[in-house]
Amino acid sequence: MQVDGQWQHYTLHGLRRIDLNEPVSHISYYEAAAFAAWKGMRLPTEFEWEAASGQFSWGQRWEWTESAYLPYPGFQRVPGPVGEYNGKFMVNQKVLRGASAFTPPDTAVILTVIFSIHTSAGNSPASGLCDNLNYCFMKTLTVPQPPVARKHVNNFYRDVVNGLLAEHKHLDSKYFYDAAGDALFQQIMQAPEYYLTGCELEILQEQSRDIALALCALCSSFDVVELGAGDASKTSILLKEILEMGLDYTYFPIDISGSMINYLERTLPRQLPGLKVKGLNGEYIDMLKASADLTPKRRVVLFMGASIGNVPPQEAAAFLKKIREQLHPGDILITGFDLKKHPATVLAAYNDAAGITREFNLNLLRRINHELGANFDTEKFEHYPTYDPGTGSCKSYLVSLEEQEVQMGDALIHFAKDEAIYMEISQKYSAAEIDRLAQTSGFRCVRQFTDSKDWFVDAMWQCA
Ligand code: AVJ
Repeated sequence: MQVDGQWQHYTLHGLRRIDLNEPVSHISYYEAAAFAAWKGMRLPTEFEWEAASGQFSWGQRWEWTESAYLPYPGFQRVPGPVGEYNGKFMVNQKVLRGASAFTPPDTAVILTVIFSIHTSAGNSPASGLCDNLNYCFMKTLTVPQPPVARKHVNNFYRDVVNGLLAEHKHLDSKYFYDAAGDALFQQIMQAPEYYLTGCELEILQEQSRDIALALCALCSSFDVVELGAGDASKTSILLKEILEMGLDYTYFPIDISGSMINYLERTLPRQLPGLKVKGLNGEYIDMLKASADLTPKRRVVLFMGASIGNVPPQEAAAFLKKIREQLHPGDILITGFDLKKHPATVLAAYNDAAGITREFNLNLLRRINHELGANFDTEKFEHYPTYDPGTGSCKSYLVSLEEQEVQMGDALIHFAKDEAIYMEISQKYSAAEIDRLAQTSGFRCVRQFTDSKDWFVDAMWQCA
């Protein structure tokens, strides 16, 4: 219904504004199929759903497939009542797959529920789920949840609850990057105020040859590993330069996103003929360890884009030591650092006029709504970026505009008016601080590659 010109819908929490970024939910099979058709698409088959399920935000809702409820190849009915119950595959039923936000993440998860799609002659095809429930036959099978998904929901829920129940509320910026977050970050990188991407791009465009020559001077043969490769659009400039120097090497991009890794393995060898690509899908340290078993050569590890900025400065040395532990003497690390500069320039980069960074922060609340069943109203929070030129710490907060309560599973989170959630740190460094960081974490400084404005550094270090 419309209230004050805004579309609202009735939920378990009463009337709520419809969030246009949320997936369509609470619909029958017919409505789901019609919606997909309206979008020029179709529902996935159960097989397609299963193949892609590792990339879904798991455990929030059930999803309609267009597959009939039929036994898998090789299915055998066991004798007795269990077989009689599980062995009935009825006509007129479609498969719904997924898991509920309230299914205990550690245990098995209900994976298949089957609703009768034809109930009675009088039942309109467009009837909602509640109507259908009166007639539906529902069946559940428990099978183990995919390990990646289980770990994801577990940690995400735990980290969010702990962070929001803490005295000083905080969320972990690594959770910014769901599909919507990835897209918003792409937009941030194109915002005029967000200088970081352009500066590092300039370094790679203007100095890739110098970087490649410096690498070759340090070791005659190596492979390249990249932490958080993303779409590798900037790195590919350096990869091309190293290829053109006649070096035979493998590129091991590491990324938490499996679809990104697939994309790189498919597209990079076409874009850079002769390049060998072996993607590693997982966490930095685990995959860095795995890369050691895949090559006897020295490794050049790239950690670009000022991702290090998201590590609080007092933890940066410990973080870099963990990387160092996975490397051998002579291996090389190139890290991107955003430099200290005029505070207004820094602050503007995290407070763009178009409001993309604001959306980027609010998107994490939306993600928590979708994936953990919370009811944040993003209109009641304000994006508040700060920069302290003394410490070089650029921190973003979301400030609660009023006293409010947010429900998340069993947890009720109270916000006082003006209470803030600490969302992200993007630490800025001086050239001298970068050199000192190298030494305290077990590296020798080789060289700093700086852009023409002196705003950004790609620092080359060698394992001592
Ligand atoms: C991806 C960590 C380099 O901190 O500048 C951009 C993320 N946050 N705008 C940064 C980010 C808000 C970005 N890094």
